[in-house]
Amino acid sequence: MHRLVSVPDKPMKTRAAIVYELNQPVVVEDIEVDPPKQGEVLVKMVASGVCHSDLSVITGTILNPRPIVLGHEGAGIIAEVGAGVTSVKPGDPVMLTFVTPCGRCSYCTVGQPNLCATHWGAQPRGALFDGTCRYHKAEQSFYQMARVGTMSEYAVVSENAVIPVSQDTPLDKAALIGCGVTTGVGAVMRTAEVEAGSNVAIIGAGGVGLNVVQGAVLVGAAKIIVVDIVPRKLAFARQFGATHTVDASKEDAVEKVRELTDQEGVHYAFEVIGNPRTIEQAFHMLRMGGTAVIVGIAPSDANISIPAALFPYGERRLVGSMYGSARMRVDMLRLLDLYRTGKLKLDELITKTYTLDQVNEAFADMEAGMNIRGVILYE
Ligand code: PAD
Ligand code: ZN
Repeated sequence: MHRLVSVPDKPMKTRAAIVYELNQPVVVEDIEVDPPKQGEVLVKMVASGVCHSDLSVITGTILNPRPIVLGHEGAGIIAEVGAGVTSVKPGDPVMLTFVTPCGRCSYCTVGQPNLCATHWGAQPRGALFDGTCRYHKAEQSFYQMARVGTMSEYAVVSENAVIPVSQDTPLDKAALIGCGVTTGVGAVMRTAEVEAGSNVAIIGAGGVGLNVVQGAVLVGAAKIIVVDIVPRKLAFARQFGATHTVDASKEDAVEKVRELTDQEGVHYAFEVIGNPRTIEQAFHMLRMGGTAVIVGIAPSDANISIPAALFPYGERRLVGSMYGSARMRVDMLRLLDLYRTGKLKLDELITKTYTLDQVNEAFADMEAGMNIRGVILYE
């Protein structure tokens, strides 16, 4: 049983990881969090994964208003609910989604809640849907990454951003479903709809890329060729089901993938780094009729260059994938079931755990290529 938490009906203290300035160490400090308003819930965080997108908010590759509480991959326990909340109650364990679907827009209605027009359209990005923030310190307000901000002991989020799970769910593992697992597996199953027997290439074997590998295993892909520049990552990839690995620091990734597929190329190539050059590589790895899927998020001013004629000649396709094209409320629970039945690895994704105060160490380890996922655990 998860502990039921009772909290006062006034602002309370929370320790949070904050980005004030780009490319500076993350500041971990005590701030205040307001009680949840109408349609909102207060979550006591249990775990927050450390994703490259968090690092991209620090570097400005992903632009957000500041100061902002980091974190978008988490799980916790409902501590308090605001007026009108009916789907959860205090004590309920939940996973958080990094897109809060409204359930009513033209995207949500046709089964694309990952593209929810309300979530992506509401300004400012990082505030809750009434346009205000729940975090404060003196006169200063703080935004929250992806409208969740999981790198805080407590977070106020919309009711629609939490997905209740059963009481026996290990929340440190479930946290990873909040971003990396759903994004990676979904890119294979939902965005690309990879057929059994296809050959796939995956460039970037990080926390998201290894979940693309898991997705490829789940759908019965034949060759699963993983490209990275860190030998440790390639070893992880083999552990997760890669049939072939390519060290792109030593050999030409495109040539090697062609060689491994009888010079034909793969049916599907996934770019999971966010680098324009590796996005181009993914495209050049395709066989005729193949699809390249861009998962990695490049800086908004970065461009790619691909010979235009290669699209009609050979019917190659290049598509983007946001949150693994997930229908979060269905897919995230299915992924938990796949874990429970031994078909999806979650334990193995967690290389190292940190306290919130060690968050800068977690980012340094990410940049050094040490971890699949680093995970922040709260008390
Ligand atoms: P990560 O840092 O854990 O992994 C990145 C991997 O890429 C590492 O293993 C690197 O060694 C490897 N790498 C770097 N450069 C090269 C290169 N030139 N050639 C081959 N390999 C290389 O990151 P992550 O897995 O947490 O995130 C990956 C990307 O996915 C990142 O851009 C992030 O912002 C994005 C993302 N997108 C979504 C989405 O919905 N589209 C969701 C979550 C994350
Ligand atoms: Zn993420």
